[in-house]
Amino acid sequence: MRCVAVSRTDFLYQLLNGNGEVLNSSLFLVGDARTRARLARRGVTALSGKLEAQSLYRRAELTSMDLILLMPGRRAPERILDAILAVAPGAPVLLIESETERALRTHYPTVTTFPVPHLFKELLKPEMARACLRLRVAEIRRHFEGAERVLILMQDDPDPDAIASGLALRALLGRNRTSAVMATFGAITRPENLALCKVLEIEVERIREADLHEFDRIALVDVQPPVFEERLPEVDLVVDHHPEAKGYQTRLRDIRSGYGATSSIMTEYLRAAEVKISQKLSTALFYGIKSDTLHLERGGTRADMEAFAFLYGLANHNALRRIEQPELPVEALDTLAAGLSHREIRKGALFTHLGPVSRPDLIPQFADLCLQVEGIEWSVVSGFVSGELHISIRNVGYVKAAGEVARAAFGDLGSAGGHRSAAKAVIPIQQWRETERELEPGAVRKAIVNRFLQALEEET
Ligand SMILES: [Mn+2]
Repeated sequence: MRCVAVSRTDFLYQLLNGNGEVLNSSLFLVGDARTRARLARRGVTALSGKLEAQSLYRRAELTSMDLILLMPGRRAPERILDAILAVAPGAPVLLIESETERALRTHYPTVTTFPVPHLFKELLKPEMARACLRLRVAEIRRHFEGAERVLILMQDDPDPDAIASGLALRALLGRNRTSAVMATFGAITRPENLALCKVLEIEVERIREADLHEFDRIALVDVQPPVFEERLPEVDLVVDHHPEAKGYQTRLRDIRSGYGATSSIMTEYLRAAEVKISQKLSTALFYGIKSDTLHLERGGTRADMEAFAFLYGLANHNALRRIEQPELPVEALDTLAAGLSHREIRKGALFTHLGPVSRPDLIPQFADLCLQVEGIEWSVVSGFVSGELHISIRNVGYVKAAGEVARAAFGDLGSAGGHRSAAKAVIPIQQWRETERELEPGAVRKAIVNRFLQALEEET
């Protein structure tokens, strides 16, 4: 399709210049001979004439197969449009207008209006934001320059968003694992988070308050100083997306509480500074956004979506699968097999009691699995883990909220609650024994079935 660009000046040429493919298939119609000559000297095909006259468009052999790009300038576009459409009836016209509110649509059904202010909003504004980010990156780099050892501190049980943000900051500062140590006062406990570190070979050290003096600079990612019980000195940088906390000192800060993940902020930094984002880093950042926003379902903003889409193409999705579905220990299969052989299905709910379980994460994992059974709307999987009875509840999402049912069924025995489609109860064995007396697997399952179904009915 030929593009015919119509404007008094060479503005449209400036706009399309650099876009070789469009430029080559374009004809420029301009208002005066001098502009035409200037364009011709640059090897551009151009004609000049009165834009309101049909003769110009006849000379251009305009047809309704051409795409017309029209920038009428300050004058009203109707007379130009009439001339164009008289020569090429029904031709598609993209009208670049300085005024946004003009009711052209009804009279000119083939004309699409693109207001000039949108050019600013869609093209220049992101560029200006990037320019500001570049300045901020320069400031951060300047501040950390020359430091021998940098501490990148995360919350006590670092999650993927924190770990990925730490890695990203290290890359932004151009440092390695010895010159920028990623650390926590606590330890990583969740199996997916351990899998993230194992699969991507990320080291997170454990430090104590007394170790802080060994570092020349301290940066916090995905957390702010008041969260810690440990006393921190004045820190150097805080990048976080949690609500802004008060009462701490930091040299530099970037708190964006509207964001779904700190990984999104860090992705913006890396992109603005044109840092090469390795596959390992992009996989971590992608997973950081994904897990903090529950696949962009919770608290994700446009910025999160943009970072997510950008990282999608760079991330290693095979590694992600290995992270998100941690390996099952072989003996867990026996536990599952025994539990499944004594399953009970009542009113669309599948109940399985696993007895003693080696890892707490196996229970929710099996609850997810049981929900896939045909005709099942609820799955309730329980097991004993280190002196507690854990109960994981899942549902298909269009039934009653799982959190409510969990509270009603088990709230009197221990902690119980959750979301719309996933909930959990944790009951000390002592408490269970006092109320329900029985610990024998069949009896435990029966008690859970009764409590659950009663809660489900009450809530209706
Ligand atoms: Mn986070």
